[in-house]
Amino acid sequence: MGYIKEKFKVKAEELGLEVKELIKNHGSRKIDEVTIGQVYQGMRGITGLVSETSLLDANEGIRFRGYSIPELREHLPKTQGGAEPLPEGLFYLMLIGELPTEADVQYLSGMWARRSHVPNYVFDAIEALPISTHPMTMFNVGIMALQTESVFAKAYAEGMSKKDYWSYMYEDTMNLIARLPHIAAYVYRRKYKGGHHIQPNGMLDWAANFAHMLGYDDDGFKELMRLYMTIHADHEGGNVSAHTTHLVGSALSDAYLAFAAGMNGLAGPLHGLANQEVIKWILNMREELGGGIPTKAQIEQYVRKTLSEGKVVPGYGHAVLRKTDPRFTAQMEFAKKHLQNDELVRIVWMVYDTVPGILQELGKVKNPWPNVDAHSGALLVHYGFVEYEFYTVLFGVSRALGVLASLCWDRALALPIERPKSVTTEWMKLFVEGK
Ligand code: CMX
Repeated sequence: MGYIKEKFKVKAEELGLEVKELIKNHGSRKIDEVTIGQVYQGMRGITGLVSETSLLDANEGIRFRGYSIPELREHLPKTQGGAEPLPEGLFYLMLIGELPTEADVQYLSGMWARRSHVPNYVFDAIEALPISTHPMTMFNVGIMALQTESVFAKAYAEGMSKKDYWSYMYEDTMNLIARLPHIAAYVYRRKYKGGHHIQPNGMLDWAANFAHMLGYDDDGFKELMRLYMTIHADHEGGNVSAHTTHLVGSALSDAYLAFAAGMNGLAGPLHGLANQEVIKWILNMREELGGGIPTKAQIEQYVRKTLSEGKVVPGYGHAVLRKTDPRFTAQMEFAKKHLQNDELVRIVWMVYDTVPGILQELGKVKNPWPNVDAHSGALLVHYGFVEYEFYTVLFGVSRALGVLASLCWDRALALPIERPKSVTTEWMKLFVEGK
């Protein structure tokens, strides 16, 4: 057994005992109450899940095992000469609960490179789809085709002990994370680059190799990918992609099945697809206004037009956050350092100056501030990555790190099948009448 797996086993046994004690001694204590409004309105604010990898504070934003995004950018290992964290390090932190050393990160880079082979039938499955298919659909078809490789499903079919679930889930997780960049890059090159594919370079770190297979060997783009893959990885357990992966995994569906389910949720425009919507919205605005950098008044007018058409302003608002998303700020800092004078970036910043005030005026938007999706597109376009329909796939490759680390914990802690109670409106009416 590799030393990271051994370490995870020890950590999981320790926490497993603590959780048992917690349930035994405090299992009947209330931590929340549920209102009728919450039941109808997306279960917002109900504490009903455990997710070890990260915790969201409404004002401060996400913390991964206690570390904020600025702290991660400072403390996680970097590549030689680089300034952005290596996502391998974030995965280690989420899985083990401790900051990794450089050696830990190198170990993961090497392990993922060794496990990255994707069988040809996966590419054949993608090839069977029309070229017009959305990249997220192609990506998910690839993941589903790869499910044949699940060691968890195979061991379960052969009859495995409950005690071993975590071990097979761990193996599936490592294999899947190792292979996702190749599948994603295949989709990109097939759809946008005439099917001219680029072979992986096993000497590169996970994010840099992904950039390379996509066809972007610029050092700046590789740094962007390291940052991008780090900040999109996890956002505690209740968001659609994390919650779906956890829910489907709770039926003992393997990592491939559970992750594909989560990706179908990420493909929704109110969740991950918002990043493509943002850049589309900005490009449309620029085109409508005749090109160049619009004035603040023009942006204001365009925002009001969007709202008057009954649409949301993409990239703004959040179900839990109530301040500017630190993932937005991290990207803004990257842009200030590397691409100050980029026209689209400057528009993104002007939109940031304009939108919150207008959304606040509406009186109903709980969070008028930008989320992670408001900035990412402009950074990608700067490096020539203009195919915005693909952006959610990048988000998905990163999200694998968080939701799959969580899935390992779910099986290690032997969490049961998830099955909350639902009621009918008829039941609600009788409840309200006191019957
Ligand atoms: N533009 C216009 N109206 C908005 C808005 C926005 N950016 N954000 C919220 N509102 C509206 C809602 O549509 C809702 O209107 P109705 O009452 O008429 O239905 C009202 O304000 C209250 O919504 P809320 O409680 O503030 O927000 P929710 O928790 O219901 O939804 C979210 C959160 C993210 C879906 C919403 O803010 C939104 O649609 N934003 C734009 C899409 C987006 O950027 N999504 C990405 C989120 C990050 C991610 O998951 O990747």
